[in-house]
Amino acid sequence: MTHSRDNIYATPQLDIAGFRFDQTVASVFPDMIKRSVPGYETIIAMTGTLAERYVQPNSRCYDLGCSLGASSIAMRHHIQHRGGESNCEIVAVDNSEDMLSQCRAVIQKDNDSSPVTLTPVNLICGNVQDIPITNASMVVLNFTLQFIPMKQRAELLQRIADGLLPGGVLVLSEKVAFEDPQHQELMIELHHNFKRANGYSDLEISQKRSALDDVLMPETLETHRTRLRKAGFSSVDVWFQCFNFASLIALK
Ligand code: GEK
Repeated sequence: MTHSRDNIYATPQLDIAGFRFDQTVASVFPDMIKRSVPGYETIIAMTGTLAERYVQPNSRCYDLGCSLGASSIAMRHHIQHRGGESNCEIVAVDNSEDMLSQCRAVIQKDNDSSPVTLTPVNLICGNVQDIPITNASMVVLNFTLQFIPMKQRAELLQRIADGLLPGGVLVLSEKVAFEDPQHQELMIELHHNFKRANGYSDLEISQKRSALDDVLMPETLETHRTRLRKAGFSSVDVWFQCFNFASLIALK
């Protein structure tokens, strides 16, 4: 399992196809997401801190759109102190077999290098919209909802709310949009500056942007808050934001 530097869009492409989570993306994913999403590493680290607080014994944690399993790993390392008695399971789901096969190797490596038995991760290749959610104390949607068709997002969030135990938490991280066009433009520009500072060229930035058109569809924070409250979450708000990337905590 070697992960290399992302240079997928470094050379001019005549016809830019819609972005797909295929083998090429899977092989560079950790580098790609770190250099593209401001705050990604902070969000992952804090997912562990939140797991420590919210994961209940004898319950499930869900990592929906798990990619290479970063959120699952953060969670399992923070519930491990309760060892076998916690009797928890992490259900990690992704609909890209290419991502999931890399994830399997990452989880295996994590198992092999741990001196203690960590919470098991059950990897499922499937659509997060089809996965039953039951007996959950923590659900993570870390930059995944943005890829679900907008009209189908409410149903998924409703199923998550219904599957969470009292006192459970949903961590929802998304690229977001802003009502005010001037602010929207500023956030996009600052995000592109972040990518440039991380070594992406203007060509890479613009080709990736075209590839994500109609694939990644951001919504405003207000839209997220309203929909989460409607799904039955009692407390909803942003705990992290950097430019147009934000993470919300929604409590059951
Ligand atoms: C992380 N959470 O590292 N069902 C299942 N998986 C899906 C679906 C779907 N309907 N749609 C997209 N995916 C991760 C990062 S990446 C975010 C998440 C990004 C999967 C897709 O295959 C990909 O692995 C992941 O969601 C989104 O914390 O690349 O911007």
